[in-house]
Amino acid sequence: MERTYLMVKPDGVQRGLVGQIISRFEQRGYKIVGLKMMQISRETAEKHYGEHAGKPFFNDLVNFITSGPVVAMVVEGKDVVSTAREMMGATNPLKAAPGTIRATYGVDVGRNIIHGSDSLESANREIAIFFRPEELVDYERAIDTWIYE
Ligand code: DAT
Ligand code: MG
Repeated sequence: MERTYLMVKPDGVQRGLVGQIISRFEQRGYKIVGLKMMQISRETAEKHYGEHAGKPFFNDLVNFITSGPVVAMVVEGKDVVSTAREMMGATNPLKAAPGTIRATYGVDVGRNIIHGSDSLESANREIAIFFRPEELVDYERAIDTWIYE
């Protein structure tokens, strides 16, 4: 089973959307294996968004992601990396497909509610940035036989 790194950004936390966003992944059938609220340091933000260093929006992005608490989570399940990206919608909420998280709750690209890893490689890198191994929980869910055939 794959794992991905998802994060409700400061706008999602401030707007009281944490529960609704987590619910979408739970209701889909995905399993939360790590979850915490945290204030990201500038150093961690720059590491997380390292691929965007030097781009015109990089400074605003780092300022924004460190502007308030985020809710970080690791979610596990079949094809969860790409499926979570589909559930989030396009980076620009105005271009996101109807029903996706970003289209349901967002308007501006710099206030797009949620982060999700874009590949398995990114997921592994980002999980390691935000979670210590012992913060990820291995457990069985009785309901899994009703989600997976
Ligand atoms: P995503 O978050 O969909 O993976 P990304 O990795 O390309 O998108 O960019 C990271 C974040 O940076 C994105 O969620 C919002 C911000 N961002 C991306 N492109 C931007 C742009 N052209 N102008 C302003 N902010 C941008
Ligand atoms: Mg990205």
